[in-house]
Amino acid sequence: MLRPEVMSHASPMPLIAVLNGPNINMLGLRQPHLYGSATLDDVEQLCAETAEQLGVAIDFRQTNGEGELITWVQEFRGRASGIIINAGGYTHTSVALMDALLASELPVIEVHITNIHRREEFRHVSYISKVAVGMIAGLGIQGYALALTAMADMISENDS
Ligand code: DHK
Repeated sequence: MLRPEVMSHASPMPLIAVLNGPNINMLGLRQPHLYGSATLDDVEQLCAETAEQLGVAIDFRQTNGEGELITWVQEFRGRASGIIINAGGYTHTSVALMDALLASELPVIEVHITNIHRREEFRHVSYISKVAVGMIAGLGIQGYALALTAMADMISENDS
């Protein structure tokens, strides 16, 4: 965790982008036996609380559009210190999103609510994993909090 006394004298809080792809807005309604009962608002609240404890700022977003997701990743280049992403179904299909993440030159942590390796075979391939520092899957929405903790640690190590 970043120490408050360090934060108050030094640069502003690091910004972490938390990006969500298609159908993540359907959390709470969608296949609750797999994805649980928490909604996207609950995920955002968990991320906001976790970020506050860690002393980092977050920009939390969701879109169903591949192009919009890619545009956001491009916009965070040079502006954010890291990207946490649950790309939904684009995880398994989008070379373009993978290229955008690479071009961002930011550390990336991939999150999945479900364990994609226990599911259908087409979910076992992740283009995001090819450019991510690490991946958290199968731990429900808690994966977002764990990813934020790992990202904050990584950022403060890089800064020291
Ligand atoms: C979410 C999705 O929408 C799926 O397309 C992925 C992921 C799994 C999740 O577990 O969060 O295959």
